[in-house]
Amino acid sequence: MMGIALKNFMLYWMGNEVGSHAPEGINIMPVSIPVGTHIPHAVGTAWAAKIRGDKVVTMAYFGDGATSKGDFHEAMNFAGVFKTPTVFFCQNNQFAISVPRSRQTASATIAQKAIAYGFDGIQVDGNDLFAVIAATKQAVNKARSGEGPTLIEGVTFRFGPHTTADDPTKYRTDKEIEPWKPLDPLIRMRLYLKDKGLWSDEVEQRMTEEAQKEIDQAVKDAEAVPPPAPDEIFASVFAEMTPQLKEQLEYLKSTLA
Ligand SMILES: Cc1ncc(C[n+]2csc(CCOP(=O)(O)OP(=O)(O)O)c2C)c(N)n1
Repeated sequence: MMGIALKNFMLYWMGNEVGSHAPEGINIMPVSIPVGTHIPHAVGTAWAAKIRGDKVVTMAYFGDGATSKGDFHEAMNFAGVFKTPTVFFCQNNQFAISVPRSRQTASATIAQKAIAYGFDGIQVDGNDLFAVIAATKQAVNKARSGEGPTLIEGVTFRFGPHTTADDPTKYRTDKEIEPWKPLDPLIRMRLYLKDKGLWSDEVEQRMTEEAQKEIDQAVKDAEAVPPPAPDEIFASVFAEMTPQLKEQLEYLKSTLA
C-alpha cells in the first residue's frame, strides 16, 4: 500500500537489513520487533516535522499489550503537550500472546487513556473496514490542520495463535472465540461486496491465484539475493557500534571461522 516491494518484506524476515530500507520518498520506518518502542519515534518525527513546518502526519500502529509499556505513555504525554500531528492506532485484538485484555489494564477502554493526556480517544469497530477508514481519515485531517493527536482503539479479536510458537488452547476456550466468528471482517466485507454485485466466487478465485503468484515471485526474488555479511547484523543497531556489539561481532566471526 505504501509502495514497499513485497520482496523487501521477505528480505527483512530473512534477516537481511536491505529489507528495512524504504525507497527514497516513502516515509515508512523499518519493522520494530521490541513492543512499543516505535511509538515515541512517531511522536518525535511528528514534532520535528511540526518545528520544520512540514505538513506531515505520523501514524503509529501497535497492540493492546503495547499500551502497558512506558514508551506508549511517554509518547502519548509529549504528543499531548506539544500537540504533535500523530495518530495512535491501537489494534485491540484482546490478547498480548497469552495475556488477556483484562490483565493488561484496569481502564474500561483503551481509547479513554487519551483523555488523561489531553486529547481525543475514539473507539471504533476494528472489524468494520469502513469505520476504521472513516475514523483514521478524521484523525489524520485533524492532525494535518494543527489540532493535535488522536488515539484510535480498533476493537477486534485474534482468531489464530500469536505466532507459530504459541498455543492458544492453553489460555482460552472455544466459547470465547464463538461470538467473534460472524464478525470476521473478511466475511462481512465479502457479503457487502457480493450484495453490491462487486464480488463473486470467480473473482475471489482469480484474485487469490494472482496474489499467490505475486507472493511466489517475491519469495523467489528475495531468495536470489545473497545473504548478508555477518557485520551487517550489528551495523544498523546504533549510529556507532557499542563496545558490546563489537565484542559480539568478533565472537560471531571467530565462531563462523
Ligand atoms: C519489549 C518486548 N517485550 C516482549 C516482547 C515479546 N513479545 C512479542 S509480541 C508480544 C505481545 C504483543 O502484544 P500486543 O501489543 O497486544 O500486540 P499483538 O501482537 O497482540 O497485536 C510480546 C510480549 C517483545 N517483542 N518486546
